Amino acid sequence: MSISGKPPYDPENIFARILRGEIPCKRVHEDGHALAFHDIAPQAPVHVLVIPKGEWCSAADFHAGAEAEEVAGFWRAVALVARQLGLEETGYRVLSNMGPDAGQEVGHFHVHIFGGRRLGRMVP
Ligand code: DGP
Repeated sequence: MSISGKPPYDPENIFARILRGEIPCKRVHEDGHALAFHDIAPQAPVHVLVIPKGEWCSAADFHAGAEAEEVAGFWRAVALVARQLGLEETGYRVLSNMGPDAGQEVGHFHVHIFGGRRLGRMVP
């Protein structure tokens, strides 16, 4: 944790490198606030990741520190992507792993969008 309370952000994390165009991705959507791309190891017929453009480590970090416009823009992008992928009618799941106990692997805040089949009930 830094002196400001914001956890240190590693600018070499994989999603930062994807944002900078150093690593390719299968892009679904991009706007001023967010980038969405297909997960490299899909867990459902549709499995897309949405990431904010700012340097935020996790859901906690993002929601505590980002400007309201950035937070709203990000969540609008999530809804837009789900609609664009044709998931709105059948439904979908949005999930974010926060920290080690939840198995967060990449230290840049992201949400998973899962859909394309009937999803099982969420259990820990
Ligand atoms: P999490 O466990 O919530 O941090 O999820 C990280 C996800 O990121 C995991 O589902 C796999 C995905 N992922 C890891 N590396 C890459 C990559 O280089 N490209 C893409 N598209 N996805 C990646």
